[in-house]
Amino acid sequence: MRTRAAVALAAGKPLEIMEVNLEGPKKGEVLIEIKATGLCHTDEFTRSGADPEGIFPCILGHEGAGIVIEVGEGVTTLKPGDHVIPLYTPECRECPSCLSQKTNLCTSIRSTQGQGLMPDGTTRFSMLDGTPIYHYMGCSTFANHTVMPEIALAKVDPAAPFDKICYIGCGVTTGIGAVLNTAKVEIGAKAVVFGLGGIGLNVIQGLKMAGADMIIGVDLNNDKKEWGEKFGMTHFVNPKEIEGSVVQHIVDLTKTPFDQIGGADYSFDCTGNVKVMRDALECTHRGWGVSVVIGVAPAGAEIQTRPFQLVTGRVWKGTAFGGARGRTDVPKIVDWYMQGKIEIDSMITHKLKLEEINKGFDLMHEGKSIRAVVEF
Ligand code: NAD
Ligand code: AHE
Ligand code: ZN
Repeated sequence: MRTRAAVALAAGKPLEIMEVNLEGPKKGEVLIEIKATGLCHTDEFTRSGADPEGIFPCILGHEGAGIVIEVGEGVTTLKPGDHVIPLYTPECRECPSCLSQKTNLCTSIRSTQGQGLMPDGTTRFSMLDGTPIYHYMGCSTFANHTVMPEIALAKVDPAAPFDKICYIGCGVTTGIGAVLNTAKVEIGAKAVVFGLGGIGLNVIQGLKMAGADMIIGVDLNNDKKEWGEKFGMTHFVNPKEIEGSVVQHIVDLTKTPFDQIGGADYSFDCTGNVKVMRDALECTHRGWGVSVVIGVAPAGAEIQTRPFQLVTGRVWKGTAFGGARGRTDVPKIVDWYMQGKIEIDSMITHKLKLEEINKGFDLMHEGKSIRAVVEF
């Protein structure tokens, strides 16, 4: 069949809207009509050329929602008409990682996914002249139709609106999951969130759910203060507007008459900046502070700290997709949204047509959007 897509022809170039060929689903695969997709900073990271795994031409996008159109041979858990959210972290429930129950990082198709290929080593997308187009994060939601493995699709409530729940395909689940699954924040905790964008605000939302007492938001953009407060942030810090280091500032903020050491119980990097990651670790409490890296850093970037920071009990960890097991957890998060337990609507600040997708990246750079969503 033919479908319409925003194609990344080369690193650093705007996406180009075009008709592309899409082959039907093979064994274990499913054809999806994408109804809506969010623009996550990770799409921009890869478009810009900063992703060591970036491979072009490709169809980006990994934060979508849509409807099953056709299933390939052997598919048993989905049928045409089902509403689904694509999963860049699949859940096969059979590989050593899934069976370990220690990680959500299913490894069954990770190597082909990283090469922009379907599990059989081929692409389903091509240009009209036959040139193959690579898949992205196993999803390619910047296309009106896509083909995905059955194990990378979460079946969700058909009453849920596509233009909102697409955000659960990455940002919402990553932010809330980082708090609940990865950090396992407890009631009364003091936490710091660096970067109050589409991920950071969901971390704040997760911290509120977990019952954190002190939620400090850090951003260079003062417009993010109001956004953070809307979701439960108690203190805002703009590193450009304080005297001294942000680390010392946060340590001082978290001191009490009883605890003059100071430091946050938990911190989260939602910027992808390795210097910020260091600050996020070093502002946590001696002896028990946990810092979670969410941000994705450019090729070649490395994190640094004095080992003494870890010797003295701070823990540095990371999270992908908020530690969520997609087929199990994503339908539940959609239900939370439908029950009003979590907020999504206000964070969808812009709705765009596919033709306007590059404007979505401009809005992201200008700090004007939380999430721009393309509706097909
Ligand atoms: P975003 O562009 O919406 O938000 C980033 C925010 O960080 C902005 O508000 C910006 O002003 C702020 N910021 C930038 N530099 C800063 C600095 N030095 N100090 C303080 N604040 C700063 O991006 P997003 O969609 O929220 O994504 C955030 C990061 O998370 C990206 O690196 C993205 O690739 C990554 N991400 C990771 C996962 C995962 O599974 N680990 C999932 C989704 C996104
Ligand atoms: N390709 C990059 C890594 C990108 C990355 O870390 N991706 C996250 C999801 S970001 C979603 O917005 C992830 O899930 N990582 C685990 C994985 O297996 O990719 C690089 O640096 O090579
Ligand atoms: Zn993402």
